[in-house]
Amino acid sequence: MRPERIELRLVRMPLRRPFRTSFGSQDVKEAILVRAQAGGIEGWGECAAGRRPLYSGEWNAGAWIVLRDELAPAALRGEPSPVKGHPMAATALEVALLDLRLRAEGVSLASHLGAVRDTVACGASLGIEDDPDELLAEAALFLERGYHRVKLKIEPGNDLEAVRAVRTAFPDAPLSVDANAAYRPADAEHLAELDAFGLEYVEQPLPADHLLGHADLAERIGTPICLDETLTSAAATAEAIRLEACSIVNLKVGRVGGIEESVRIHDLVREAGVDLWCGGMLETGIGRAVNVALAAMPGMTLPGDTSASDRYFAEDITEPFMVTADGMMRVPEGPGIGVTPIPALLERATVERTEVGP
Ligand code: NPQ
Ligand code: MG
Repeated sequence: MRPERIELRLVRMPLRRPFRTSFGSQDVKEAILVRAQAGGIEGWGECAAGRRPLYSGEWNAGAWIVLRDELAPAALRGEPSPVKGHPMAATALEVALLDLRLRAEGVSLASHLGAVRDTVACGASLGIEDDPDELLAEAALFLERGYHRVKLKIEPGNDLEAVRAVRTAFPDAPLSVDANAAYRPADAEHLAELDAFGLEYVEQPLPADHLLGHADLAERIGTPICLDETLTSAAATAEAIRLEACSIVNLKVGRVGGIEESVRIHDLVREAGVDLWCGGMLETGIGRAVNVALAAMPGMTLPGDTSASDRYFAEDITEPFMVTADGMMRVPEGPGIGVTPIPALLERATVERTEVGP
């Protein structure tokens, strides 16, 4: 479906608490939203990039230009994307166009994806804390709320003691850790000390391009390895599985360049019998809706990073996503992604806006 108009918006939302990972601390979430219109219908998509290129090489100022000057004009002309790379920017546009089409057809994204559940199990991702009591309090909060897994961000110097404290306080809780690529192959012996804590997995211990490094590490530690940043496509995922560089896959639609690539990854991971879950990038309700639909697919075997909107934001720009007492979240049932920005909340969050010309 060829769009008649495309609008870009940059939104900025304060985080309830600073979120610290091995690549930095964020106290505000900034995202580009794409709005595509045709025949009186509109579709929305969200770019997962952050303010700075810290998680991956994409960042909002760059994504804005590639959307404005390349991706959106090509879509308005009815042409395929001419662009290499920029998967998060491309995903924002792809989702907006798909949302538009599915709304016109009256089909939900979840049913388009072949989703098999109407609720999904939620997990929480906890940032690095200087005060160990803060980390324990955060872990307690989410476990009490029924979240099905708690993931602790780690980095060299903020790892074993933090994990030990949480494991001691919650001997049976499903726990994992995420290093966001902060370790090196020489840290294998150190990472093997995580084996004592019965973690579900260690996520992305080494830099993204260390495919063989992860395969070697997997032979040297007992904790299963889950890959995130490394898995940029279906091809990369198939190679990681074949090399046994990971035994668990984190799927993020923006990291892999869209819904179509996500479905390919879902299908090949499921076929391989490897565990799969849906990651998150602190999305607004627009991106969160996509994650929840993906998390409802049959190959998703572990709880995702799909937390309630209020885990990150005092106020979302859509109706907030809530988690029930048993740690579950409803999959939107309406057409397309099933949510739209609430105009007053969208206006309040918008810091920049542009209408793209063909
Ligand atoms: C991960 N997400 O799994 C990412 C990392 C992450 C929920 O842990 C702004 C934009 C802030 C993107 C913080 C979670 C971010 C971000 C963390 C991504 O590795
Ligand atoms: Mg991660």
